[in-house]
Amino acid sequence: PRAYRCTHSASSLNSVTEEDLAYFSDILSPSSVLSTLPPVSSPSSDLDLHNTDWMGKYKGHATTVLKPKTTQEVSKIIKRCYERRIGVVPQGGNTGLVGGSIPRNDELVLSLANMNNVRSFDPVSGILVADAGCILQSLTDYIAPHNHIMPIDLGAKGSCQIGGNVSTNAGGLRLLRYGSLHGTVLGLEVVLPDGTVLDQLTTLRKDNTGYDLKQLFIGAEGTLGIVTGVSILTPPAPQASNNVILALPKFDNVLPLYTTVKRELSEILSAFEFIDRTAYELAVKHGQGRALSDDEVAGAECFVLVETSGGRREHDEEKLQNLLENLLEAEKPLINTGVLSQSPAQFSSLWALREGVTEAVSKEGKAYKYDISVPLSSFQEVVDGTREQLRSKGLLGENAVKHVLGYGHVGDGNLHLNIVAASYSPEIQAALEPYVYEVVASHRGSVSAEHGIGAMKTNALHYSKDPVSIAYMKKIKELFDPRGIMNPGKYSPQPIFQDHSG
Ligand code: FAD
Ligand code: 2HG
Ligand code: ZN
Repeated sequence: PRAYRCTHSASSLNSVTEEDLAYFSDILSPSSVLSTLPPVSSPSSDLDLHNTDWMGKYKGHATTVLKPKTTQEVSKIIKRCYERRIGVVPQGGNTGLVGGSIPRNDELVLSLANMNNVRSFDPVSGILVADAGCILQSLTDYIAPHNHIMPIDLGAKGSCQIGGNVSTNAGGLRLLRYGSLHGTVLGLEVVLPDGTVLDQLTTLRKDNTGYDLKQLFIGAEGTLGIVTGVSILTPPAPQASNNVILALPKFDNVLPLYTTVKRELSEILSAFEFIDRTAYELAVKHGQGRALSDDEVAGAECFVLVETSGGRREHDEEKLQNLLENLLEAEKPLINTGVLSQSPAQFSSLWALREGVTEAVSKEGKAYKYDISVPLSSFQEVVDGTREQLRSKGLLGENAVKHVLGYGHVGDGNLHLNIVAASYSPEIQAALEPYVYEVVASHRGSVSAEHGIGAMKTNALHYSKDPVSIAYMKKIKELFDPRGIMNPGKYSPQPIFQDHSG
């Protein structure tokens, strides 16, 4: 875990005191308060889960975690924090991959875990209104009997919360089909940094009455307020879904394959996901999905998972079969082979090969993650270039960097470049940054396609955003949060903390 030391204006923020704790304990039930301060005095191990991120890369020093059950409770807590200038870190499922949900010092952690009720669901319109702390999978399960699905899906669905998804503007595996949360979120309820409740929890599809304020909170990573309620449009469940893994002899075939697949599958194409050979092997090694046979993987440099979702099973299957036949019988085939799922279990198992890479990587070692938007044609070059960079610094090997891999959302132009190391080290960090960010900037890409800025990329924003944009972002932050209490040291275009991890 990395250590941070406050160097500047966070010094104007106050720590939680015993008096604050007494105040919070008065408005919350005892089970909603976790603190190492007296008189609560929980063991610090009870707070560890909230002070450590999913990757074990970032470590905070919160003394107090509050788990309110209602918006009113959140509002009272935040009002107190505003008056007392106490830093607050909103925390959802704590599955974020950029350290955004972990305090940089001893800020108060406000966990949404106890705000987990569905407020309403309209099976006709498909509009769901839920507390921000509802776990994504539980919302999926809630609406399934009504033949609706969530417009977002991701590997962390069993733990991440809808409020966290909104706050990171998570992309995930369904973006190609259903678009981003900027389109599907219809309304939000937000507790602003002074405790005021902003009620924009509308269920209207259309509302052009002035600035669309809710958009500011989608992807704000808890720096502008606490999202407490979400209204979201859920699509009808497809009548038929199918998937196939295609093994490609070389990366260069991915682009023409994508063009062909889009043309042939047209309206039923719902995902086009990429994993390179290293990602595939790690997924298999760590039990994510079922391995393909030796014949099927022979000579494959990378794989693509194609999913279809449509309204008529026979029609969709026929289209997918035709696609496969055409691909295999082409004069110069773009693929070596294709493995089509034949049952719901196989469908899940093929998906697991792609969806499980993050989990596999975390079992293999410590990961440096770069979630970037670059032109599809340069995916492989970026992965290979990074490997070369590490090799040239003598950092490849079992005791340093074990693997460099690429996978991601081809349809969204989003590459996940992962570097798996035996442990986090200053040398590896220095070899990767600013190297990766400069490569991204040379393509006019984005240093964060979908995971956000968090604690990781506060210094990297300028590689993707021009000074005018950064200046306006700063003004917006100051407008909403003049005391700088909301998730301090994150996202901020002008970082107020220095990383002392080396
Ligand atoms: P947290 O991690 O708790 O918080 C994330 C950020 O949002 C923090 O800055 C936090 O302060 C803020 N926040 C959380 N809740 C609130 C709230 N209610 N109000 C205000 N701010 C809040 N991301 C993708 O985009 N696509 C993927 O495919 C994807 N796959 C993943 C797979 C795995 C296995 C894992 C571990 C992560 C993956 N992620 C992916 C990362 C992704 O950002 C998170 O999984 C998810 O969106 C975060 O939700 P959370 O509830 O865990 O939020
Ligand atoms: C995915 O697409 C997630 O699997 C996680 O966004 C990516 O772990 C990563 O780098
Ligand atoms: Zn992703």
